[in-house]
Amino acid sequence: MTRLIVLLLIVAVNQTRGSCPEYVFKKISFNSRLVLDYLQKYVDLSVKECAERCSEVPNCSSFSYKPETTNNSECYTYNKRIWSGIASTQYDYLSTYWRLADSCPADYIYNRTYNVCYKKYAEQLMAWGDAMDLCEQDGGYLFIGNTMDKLQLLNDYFMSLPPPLITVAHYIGGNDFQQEGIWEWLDGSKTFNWPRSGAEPSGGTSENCTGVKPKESGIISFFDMNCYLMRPFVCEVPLRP
Ligand SMILES: [Ca+2]
Repeated sequence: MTRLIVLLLIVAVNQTRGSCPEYVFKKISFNSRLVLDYLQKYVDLSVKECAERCSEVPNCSSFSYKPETTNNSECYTYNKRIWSGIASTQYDYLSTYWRLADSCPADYIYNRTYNVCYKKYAEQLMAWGDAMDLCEQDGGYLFIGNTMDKLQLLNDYFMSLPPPLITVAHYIGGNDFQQEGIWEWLDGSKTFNWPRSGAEPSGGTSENCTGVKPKESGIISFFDMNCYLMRPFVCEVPLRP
């Protein structure tokens, strides 16, 4: 019952370099929150102009935009990807967008069929937050398993592991940090493949991070886990369509 998340994509043209290259931004469900250490604030721009401002700065990875209400519109640019686990403050009407990568980093695996770029950290054990940080350093986030294609990819990945590792849960990017029991991915999407038995998620406030491994049937499914366990993990770098 996986549904595709509809993405609002904005294509911005880098004005400083003529008509090429174009940049693609993906709207994420990180709404009404402001991260304070922004690069620059602009007022009275359209959302497309805000994206263009971000395009003009080489290290701009995301921006937030508040449309005109009783005051002028506001545009905030960032030199990092904004995500749901980051410290932020309430800020009504603000929406956030990521700038998408053009290509897969050299040490990542590119799956052409699904246009997914990912890396297995099967031998590197980390707590969820540290794994998240490492993925961010790579320009991405912990893997988002919100479509059937990506579940298939995870399944293929586990089947490729040596037998001792197949049954070890790997961290991916699901969490219920914002509100207990409300699970979402790091891009704000909310489609989860919990086991049909209803046994998971089961850990309440002591288990707020998502792990994945095949069940006995060989079908991938998710588990809520204590975020401080040292586990292998999978990163993903989101690509432009
Ligand atoms: Ca929880």
